[in-house]
This record gives sequence, structure tokens and C-alpha cells, in this order.
Amino acid sequence: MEKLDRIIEARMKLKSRFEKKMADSPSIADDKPLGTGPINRHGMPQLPAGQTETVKWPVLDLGYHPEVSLENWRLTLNGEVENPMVLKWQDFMDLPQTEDTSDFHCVTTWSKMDMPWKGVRLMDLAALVMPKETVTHILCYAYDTYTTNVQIEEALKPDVLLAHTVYDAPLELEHGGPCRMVTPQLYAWKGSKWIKRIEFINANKKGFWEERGYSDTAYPWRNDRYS
Ligand SMILES: Nc1nc2c(c(=O)[nH]1)N[C@H]1C(S)=C(S)[C@@H](COP(=O)(O)O)O[C@H]1N2
Ligand SMILES: [Mo]
Repeated sequence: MEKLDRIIEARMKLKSRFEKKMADSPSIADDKPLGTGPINRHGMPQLPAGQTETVKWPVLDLGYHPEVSLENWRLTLNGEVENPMVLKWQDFMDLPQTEDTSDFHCVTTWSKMDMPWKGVRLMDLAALVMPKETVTHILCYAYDTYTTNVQIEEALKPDVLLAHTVYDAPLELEHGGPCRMVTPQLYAWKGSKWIKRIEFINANKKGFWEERGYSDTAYPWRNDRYS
């Protein structure tokens, strides 16, 4: 309980630290989001511009599926933070667990709706390490060598999870198991499969696809795919 109190207090501090930036982010601030269909859980048209709904769940990655046992699994949280740390699997599972159903929008134009994820909020991980006020982005690193950058105000949204479970089952290796990030309000390439490190940084750094011309921001409802 004491641990939970500390997390809540740290979350409140984080919230006040990055509140302004979050309020200005497109999914909260845009009055003309691009898309069609009923309004979804975060107030946006369900299907972003240029997307088509799929029922299957395609696998998209660099072609190498790194197998990391739970025993060898580590998650490093470091960079511009007050308390850098390395979590083992059990440390990670002992954190507050969140269930959230969200949509998944791949930049290659498919969207998969209503995915029931379970995992740890990135916000709760950030509350543990406490990013400095100067932080602007995170850079995520994965066990397959993939990297991707996410703006801090997007990373701290409550539906951004480091997920270990989907459809009530452990996340399959091909979809990033045992643990991947999901970013429901950004294109899905911002969610690292097989995530191993989150670096909090003071200036933008590009990741694998961003180096190759993909957008730093990746807002689906602005059709913001390439830079
Ligand atoms: N580590 C890692 N994460 C990754 C990728 C990757 O190649 N490596 N591909 C990204 C892309 S482009 C998409 S669309 C989603 C696909 O996730 P899925 O294979 O579970 O559908 O993962 C993202 N995360
Ligand atoms: Mo993608």
C-alpha cells in the first residue's frame, strides 16, 4: 500500500510537470481530427484517415524475433531521470497492473480495433524513475535492435502500456512477447515489441523508422506518417 501511495504521489507530480504539453497534444486539442466513424474512447473518429479495419492481426517487424526468457528479461529505465533503475520480470509484475482496451493503427494502413491489453502504464514506470522537467522525449530500445522515439506528452497518456497480456493470454513472441509497448493514440510503430530499455532524453533523437523518413510525431488523426 505504501508503495502504491508513493506511485500516486509521484504520478501527481508528473502530471503537473507535463500537464500543459499533454493538454496541447492533438488527440486532446484538435477540433478537426481526420477520420471516420463513431467517436472513440479518446474523443476521436474511430477510423483515422487513410486506414482500413482488419480483423486478422498482421505481424510487422524487422524479421527477427528475439527470445528472452522471463529469467533473463530486464527493463532498463534511465537517461534524464532522478532514479534510474533496472527491473526484473517479477519487479515489473509487482507494479500496479492496468487493463485497457484500445485500437491499433499501423502506418501501412491497417487498424485493428478493441484490443484488450493488460500491463503496466508507462506513466507508472515514469513515476518510479521521475523524469526531469527538461525531458522532451523517450527513446525506446528493443531486444531485436529496433528503436523508436515518442514525445513525453504522448508517452505519459494513460493508455500507453507496457503490455504482457492481450486477449487474456500472454503476449505471443511474434507480437513482442513477453512485453511490448502500445501507443493507441499514435501509429503502432511507436510501440516497441520486445522492449528492453526506455531512455528519457532532453532533445529529440530519431529511432529506426524515423531515421528512414517516418514522422517523429506519428499522429493518426493528422495523417502524419512521414516527415
Ligand atoms: N522491436 C520492434 N518493435 C516494433 C517493430 C519492430 O520491427 N521491432 N515494428 C513496429 C511496427 S511498424 C508495427 S506496425 C508494430 C506491429 O506489431 P505487430 O507485429 O504485433 O502487429 O510493431 C512495431 N514495433
Ligand atoms: Mo507499422
